[in-house]
Amino acid sequence: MNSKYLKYSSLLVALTGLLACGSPQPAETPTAAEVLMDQLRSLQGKALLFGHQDDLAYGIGWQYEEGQSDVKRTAGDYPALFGWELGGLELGRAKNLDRVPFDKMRSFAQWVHAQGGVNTFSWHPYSPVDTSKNSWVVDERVVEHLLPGGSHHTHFLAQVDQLAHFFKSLTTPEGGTLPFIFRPWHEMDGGWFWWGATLTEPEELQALFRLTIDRLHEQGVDNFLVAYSPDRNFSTEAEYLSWYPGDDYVDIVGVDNYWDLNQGAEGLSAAIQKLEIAVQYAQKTDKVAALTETGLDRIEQADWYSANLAGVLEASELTRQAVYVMLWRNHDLSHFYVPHPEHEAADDFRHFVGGERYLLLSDWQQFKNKN
Ligand code: BMA
Repeated sequence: MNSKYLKYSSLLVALTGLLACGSPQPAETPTAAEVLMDQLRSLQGKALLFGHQDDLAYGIGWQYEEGQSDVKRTAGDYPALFGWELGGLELGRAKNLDRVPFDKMRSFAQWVHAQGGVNTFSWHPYSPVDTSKNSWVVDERVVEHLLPGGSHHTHFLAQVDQLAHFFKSLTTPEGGTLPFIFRPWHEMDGGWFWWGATLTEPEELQALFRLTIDRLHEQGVDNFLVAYSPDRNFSTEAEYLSWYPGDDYVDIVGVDNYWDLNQGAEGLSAAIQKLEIAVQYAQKTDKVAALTETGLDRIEQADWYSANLAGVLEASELTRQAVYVMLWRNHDLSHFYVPHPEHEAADDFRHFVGGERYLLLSDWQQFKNKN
């Protein structure tokens, strides 16, 4: 949407000029994705959205209970940003790889939109070359076969079309589709995915990224923002951008970072530097930056939220420009990132999300009314 957004901005400038000359013309209505981008921009330096993966689908000790949310159970309100995962959709499955039915995911996303919340989608596809292998099977080169001229190019495009079909079904009562963030091919600088650094050249990943976005656009999906999210394997801007598909393809420059936030003081300062690199790049290119995934699995540190997470997000004028932070999913007591109400980190979590700069759903509704 980025290039379009620029077009919209320049159009406004042109129209303002025309209006000043006395020939009134109605301004083109911005798309919902453009509105979302403006809303995200308005957060910079002021506040950030608190996000949680699969928040409405299940949590610790519950599944698919209407109105339920672990963030709400512990802190009294829903998150402002909701992450959803598409892996398995490309195979035509009814449920994703974490057993979330896509029909339910659609309803959740529609509910989120109706409440003024933000939806973001990740995608951990099975290997299009061998669909018995999930994203974490790193034993053969895949990406080169998906690009134009590759043996599985057509097959891959048909898979992206399945995503397009789902995205187009995210309708609103007004007759459009809801805006969302799409964050494909994340953590490509790590070695744990088939599209990652072990098996893929940066140019191949960039081509795959562009191909994916272009195909969605060709299929009529254009009401979305794109997030670029490497993991922590960079220490300069040039390294951060090694996998970058280009400014025309990206709206949100992100970092997924679990490791550095959990390696003592040295790790925290590394996490701060990396977030600052993303923020500086966002400032240069008129994008927004975010900590697109983070957490400490099972949160075995009672002050993790205020010490580690706030320690990074509040570290400097630059880190304070980040517009959202998303925690990963609460599968069960063996794998969770948001504390349940009785957890030893629950008080600290409440304190953290209760902070003025951290927006849950109703805080975000109020923020938009005021800004
Ligand atoms: C990982 C874990 C897995 C899950 C995958 C995709 O980080 O949470 O259990 O299947 O993400 O959501």
